Amino acid sequence: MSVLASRDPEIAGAIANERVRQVETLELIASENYASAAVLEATGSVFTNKYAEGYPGKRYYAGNQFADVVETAAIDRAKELFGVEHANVQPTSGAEANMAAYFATIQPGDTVMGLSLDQGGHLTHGSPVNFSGRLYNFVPYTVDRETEALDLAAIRIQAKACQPKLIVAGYTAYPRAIDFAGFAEIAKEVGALLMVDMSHIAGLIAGGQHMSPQPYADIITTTTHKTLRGPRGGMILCRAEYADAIDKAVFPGTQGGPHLHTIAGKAVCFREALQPEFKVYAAKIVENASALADALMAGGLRLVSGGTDNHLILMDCNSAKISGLKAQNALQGAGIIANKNTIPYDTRSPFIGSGLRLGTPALTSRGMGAAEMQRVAAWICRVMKDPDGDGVRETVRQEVADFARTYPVPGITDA
Ligand code: DSN
Repeated sequence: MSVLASRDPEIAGAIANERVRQVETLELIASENYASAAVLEATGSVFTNKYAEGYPGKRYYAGNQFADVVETAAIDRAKELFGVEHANVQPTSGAEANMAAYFATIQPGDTVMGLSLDQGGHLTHGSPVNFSGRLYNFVPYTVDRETEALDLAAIRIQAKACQPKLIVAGYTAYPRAIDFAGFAEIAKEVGALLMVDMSHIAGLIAGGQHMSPQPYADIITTTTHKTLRGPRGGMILCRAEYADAIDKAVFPGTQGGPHLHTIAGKAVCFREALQPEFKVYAAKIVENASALADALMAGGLRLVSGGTDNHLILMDCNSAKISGLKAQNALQGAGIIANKNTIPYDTRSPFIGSGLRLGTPALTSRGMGAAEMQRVAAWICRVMKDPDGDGVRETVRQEVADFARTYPVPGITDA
């Protein structure tokens, strides 16, 4: 029996149940993934005990000689991985990375452009209920109503009219490639800075499967746990000219003590992403998303923008005559985990939504390929077409569990 199981059976039990859940279900939430055993070990290490306010070589507490080793390695590896001049690995999440990036570059009240949340943006890209929308004058841009893709010509016109200080590119539910070079041209024309939030596609960029924002963006923010497959956390990358402002905006501007245990996990993750196998992994994520998209469309389901260029798919559940919420719940009952989402120009509320967001990073981490995506699509189509059928959900749930158990989850050996 583990120490935790003997001292706190309630929490140990929940962790054990979560392990089984992760093994027996198909994880299609586009922002989730499985960290490796090495990342989990580093993240669960004794660095959770350490305070290390400041930066390597300049801390406000004693005893940081090994913390400095960890943070310096994380910084160096991040710089190498993304080819950037400066990296701050302390943000505890993507939201905090974005907050610090704004603090470093703009003033309260300044005008900023970001994709509207209900079209695939993010809370921190100007939602009125978030600090970003409350502190700054966000002017939302949208996707084109017909193509459901970004229209840089329209965004240019809007930028010329509103004269933003900052333009934010990078999204949570956008299935198409992003033209960072085009965004940089617009930013330059209107005298704005370009911030890229690459959280969703960081692993694809590291693996050479998406245009890198590195030569185009002034500031790049990201999480480390999505396609990048690291621990739950954030990071900011930038040119040397912004390094000081970014570091001050993270600490002491918006955060206190860094989470050194997570930074250790980030360092391990960056090393993993620098290996040649990671390029193969990133390519497989995209191939799998494309295979899944084709199979879903062949099954009669409509996908926003007609397909995908990256790791995610946004399904229009109206094509199955149900809401996103209903699809999410029915699929969950069948052991297929995805999340409801609004689609562009949605008529339903965000809590119900007309869309379902699906992503392939986690299934690809289990070693699945295009053939497996056909089976996954067939199960999704079966449930989407009969979301109220208890028998269908139960049969699919059993088939899914048997199938899923044959694909090991990285980092889980005992479930
Ligand atoms: N919650 C993340 C996602 O699912 O995309 C964004 O923060």
